[in-house]
Amino acid sequence: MQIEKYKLDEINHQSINKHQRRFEGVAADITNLESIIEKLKVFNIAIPSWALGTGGTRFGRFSGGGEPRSLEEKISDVGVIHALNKSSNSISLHIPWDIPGNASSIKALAAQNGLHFDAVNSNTFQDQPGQKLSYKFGSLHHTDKAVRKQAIEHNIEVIKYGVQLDSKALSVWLSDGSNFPGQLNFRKAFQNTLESLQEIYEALPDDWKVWVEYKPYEPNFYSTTISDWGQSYLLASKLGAKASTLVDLGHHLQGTNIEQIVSLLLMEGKLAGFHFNDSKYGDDDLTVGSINPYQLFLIFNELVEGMDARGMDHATSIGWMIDASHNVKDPIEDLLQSVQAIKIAYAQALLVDKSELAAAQNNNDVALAQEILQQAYRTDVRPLIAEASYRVGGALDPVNAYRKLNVRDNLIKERGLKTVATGL
Ligand SMILES: [Mn+2]
Repeated sequence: MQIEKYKLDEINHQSINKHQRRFEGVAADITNLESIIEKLKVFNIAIPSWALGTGGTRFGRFSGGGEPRSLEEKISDVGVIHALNKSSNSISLHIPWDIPGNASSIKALAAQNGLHFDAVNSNTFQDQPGQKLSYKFGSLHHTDKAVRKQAIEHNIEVIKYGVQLDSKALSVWLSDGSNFPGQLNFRKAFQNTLESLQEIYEALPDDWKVWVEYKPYEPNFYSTTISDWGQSYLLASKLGAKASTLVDLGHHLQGTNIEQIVSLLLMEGKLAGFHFNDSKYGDDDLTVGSINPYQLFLIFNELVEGMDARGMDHATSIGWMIDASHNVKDPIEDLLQSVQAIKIAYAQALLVDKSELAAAQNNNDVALAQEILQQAYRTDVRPLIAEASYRVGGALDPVNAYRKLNVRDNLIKERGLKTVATGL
């Protein structure tokens, strides 16, 4: 479904006066206003192909209506998101859930929607129909060389699909681990993983990267072979310059200081990118910013400070992606909310007075340091997000526009009430 620009203009027109009053109110106190707006205009977050259908849990799945039935329809849904927020200009494919049958027509369709392809994701955490060997006891770390070989070949195949689509990175998440003490030799599991990743690394084109994701537990509940950033960093360091660590916000134990991890990975040039989501207890994959927006702000504060310290382009030097799943919401609304939450945290981080903060830190003025951060965090930056979106032809309020345009009803009419998208 295409968003018709004149209809979006009409919806924006209904709230433009209110927007302008709010924008002028907040803008008056911001010295680097235009620079912030410019940064917000070009900031984009990739949408994963598996997040466009309703997610399930191991207890069940309740499909929504009008879910995309094919990769083409998924691209169309990301096109809707991007037309509304102008901040979701890429899609991250999961192989084999979304194999591009005809790469050139898929690329053309994406381009028609103003989209390109972000990192491609491999899958060795479940067995596919007709697969020769099972991943029941892991993939790249498996005790059996034949299983490792099969998993390596899958990853190389995923790179080939990615090359056809002009992706530039392979994202690897392994569920490999053990459920009971004694099941695994940790050193051998790590060595096998490293050697398998080395073979995959050798297959990377020159301008490609491999992103190594970590996760503490689930689906294995005693050990995970790449369980934290230290283990991912160790692998990425041994692999070489094209390998780095991917941080998924939900892949930490409760209370972990993620912003500190991000700061050090950035310092070492080993932060590949992000999978954004939010969580209350574990890897809950909830809407970004729905539970702990302050943590998200603190992470962005470290990102902005760390990227500026290295002279990095905020928009393009790190992979920004949502990795969430939704049982009860309209997936498109959820993704729109997530992107807005990310942009809000980013804008707040841009407001932090870095030289004042550095001075407070040097003087051990703890109270002032906190004041500086919270002054930025407590600023309502939503009018800045709206202004940036509006200036590039997007919606002032994407969720509101999505509802007023009756997108879901139209998708149900087009695709039917009982459709199921590929994914988890
Ligand atoms: Mn992830």
